[in-house]
Amino acid sequence: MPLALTSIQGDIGFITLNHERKKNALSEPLVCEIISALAAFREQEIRVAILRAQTGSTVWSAGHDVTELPDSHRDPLEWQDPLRLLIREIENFPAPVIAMIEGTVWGGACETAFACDLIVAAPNATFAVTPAKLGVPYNVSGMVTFLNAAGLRIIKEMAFTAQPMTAEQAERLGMINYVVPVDELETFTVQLARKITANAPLSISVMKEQLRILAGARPMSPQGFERIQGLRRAVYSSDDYQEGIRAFKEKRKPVYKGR
Ligand code: KGJ
Repeated sequence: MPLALTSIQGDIGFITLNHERKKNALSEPLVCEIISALAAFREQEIRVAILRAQTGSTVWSAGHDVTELPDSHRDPLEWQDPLRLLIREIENFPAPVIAMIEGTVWGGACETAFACDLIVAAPNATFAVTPAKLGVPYNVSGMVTFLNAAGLRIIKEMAFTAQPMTAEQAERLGMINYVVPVDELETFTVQLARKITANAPLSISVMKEQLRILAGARPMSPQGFERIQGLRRAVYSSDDYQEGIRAFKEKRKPVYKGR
């Protein structure tokens, strides 16, 4: 069974996450299917892509497939990591991608939603930035995605507490575009997409690309980057990182020691 289903309505393409058993965790096979779907949409000149879960989902996506994260001593979010590939595909897709969210959104899935151009959520949606729950040192461009989603203090609270934020709160803080009743979610999202498809695609595409480049333009010295990478390396080589991954697999609470 496909892990991601696709369908097309006019010039709007839908990608539906379809791995309910694993709560749509972003495993390499699932990410590959999403990326293939986006590639097909490019060929078909789809003008808006909508990334969604199945109707009635309680979990939109559980985030990175934790069982695929390296146990230790390797960067868990290196350049070719499936989550990193997915984020870049969404950002580089030449038309808007709308995240249509029903259910909870965790970790790398939260970044995936924030990497989408617009977000429409049902009232039951929540958003959690979870690296600190697992002991993961998040990567630099991933932190930029979060930083572009909300004010610094809000992102710090989300990252440090790892607690889910409600859709209502996220809308109030400008992190998402709309909260709409669950039974209107699809109709509303399609109507929003149609407002986009009524406009000039080349103009939209170049604005998306400009905003991507501008939003990602963060001055950083080579030394600053190397410093961050060195600090991250110390974290993914730590006992705590191993403990976080082990505890997830053993379905227990991790015990962190700060080393
Ligand atoms: N990775 C791998 N497998 C997962 C994940 C995941 N992220 N989430 C859930 N699963 C698996 C569980 O291990 C179960 O497998 C199955 O999906 C159903 O989950 O035991 P199995 O059947 O073989 P579960 O927990 O039984 O479902 P619920 O009780 O409904 O709970 C749903 C939750 C989403 C609340 C729960 O599964 C959960 O807390 N998942 C982890 C959410 C999370 O912390 N994700 C952040 C992952 N980290 C990141 O993305 C990153 C990059 N990060 O830096 O943190």
